[in-house]
Amino acid sequence: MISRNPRLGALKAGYLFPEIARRRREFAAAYPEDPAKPETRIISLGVGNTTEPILPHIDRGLIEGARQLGVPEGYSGYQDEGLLELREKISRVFYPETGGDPFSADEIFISDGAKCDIGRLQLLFGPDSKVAVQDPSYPVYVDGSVLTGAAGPWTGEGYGGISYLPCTAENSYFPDLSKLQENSVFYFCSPNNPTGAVAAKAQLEELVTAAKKKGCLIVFDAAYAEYIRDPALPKTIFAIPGARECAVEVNSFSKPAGFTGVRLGWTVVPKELHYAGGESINADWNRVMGTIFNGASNIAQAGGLAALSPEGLQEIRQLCDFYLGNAKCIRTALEGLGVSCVGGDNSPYIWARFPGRDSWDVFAEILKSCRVLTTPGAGFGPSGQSFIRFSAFGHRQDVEEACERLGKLGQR
Ligand code: PL4
Repeated sequence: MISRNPRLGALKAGYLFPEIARRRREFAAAYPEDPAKPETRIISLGVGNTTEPILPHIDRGLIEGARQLGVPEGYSGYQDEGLLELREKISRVFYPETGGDPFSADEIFISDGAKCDIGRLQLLFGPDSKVAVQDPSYPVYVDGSVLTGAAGPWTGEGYGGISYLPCTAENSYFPDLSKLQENSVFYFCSPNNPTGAVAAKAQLEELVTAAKKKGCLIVFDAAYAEYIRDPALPKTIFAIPGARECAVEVNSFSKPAGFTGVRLGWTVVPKELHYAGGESINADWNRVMGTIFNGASNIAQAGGLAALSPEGLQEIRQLCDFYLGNAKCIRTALEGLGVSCVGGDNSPYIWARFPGRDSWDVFAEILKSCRVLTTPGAGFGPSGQSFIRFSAFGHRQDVEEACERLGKLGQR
């Protein structure tokens, strides 16, 4: 018999989102939906999964990409590194803030999504690396570190090898960087999942300064950058001078273009980045991608190119505006009940505080009394306790109905 990788046994509980789906199924089995009673239908404001159709110009790009594969002059096979045109376009469209010094195509790696890249990036650092996360954070940073062996043993509250840097109302959801340990890989997400907070320029400057001083590498997750509406808030870590020497950035077409099922993302790995021993991180990332990844779908890349045309960018804005409209409904409804919230203005997540309550209990209460599915804050880390994350991804009618039902939670 083969033996199991012991790191799989080190993972605590199930991955958060399947666990929520399991609890939903369990609840629906106990309290079935009745098609004759629409009020019994469960509405999901839980997982951050897009719901609206891909907009026409981008959709036509996908269709044309598929059509090209069916004719000899358009057919293409493996495209390991990603279309050159797409990499150049990403550099021009998303990184104009980099002081007139755009990224070269070989610093931009096309992939099947940000989550997959985060998992693969963790292979660069190995089991002896030090890991730091914002607490709360997207679970992949921690769970992926458990799989590489970098997370250390479970201590009851968290993993011993991970520094959890609290992001709470008390520090306006920006961590105390004096607690960042030297030589750590620091996963930083802005706009943040789950808090919805967006780091200001001065905060990102502080982050880059701290990372450079302490020899840390920032893995900057910008998956929600296109939701930023305040022009003063940076959409990329590379808007900050010096970031090229201390940061990689993962990003995705999932949330701006509705590509959660299409699968297309990218990672920027500047050539300035080196390990302590002087080796190039860009060269290693190229090696990892070449070894265990075989390129993003040609069809998805055709869709990505369409998304970066002027019409596509307009559609991206339109789609994000739609979900931001949902976010506004949710936040207004919660605040109307006296629930204190952050997020939802430059991000699709609302982070709602239920002081003194266990977040899994509040999750169960909202599910039972309102038949609305949410995500309990504790699933994102110890500092998420007593919070609930509301996702703004949903059909407008469902979101409005969910907001109405939330009234059953009563005045707080
Ligand atoms: C459920 C901060 C959602 N099964 O689609 P990708 O891989 O390009 O991007 C995934 C991603 C990357 N970075 C951040 C994210 O929040 C997400 C998606 N997160 C959520 O509800 O938190 C979807 C989760 C999905 C998953 O596990 O990622």
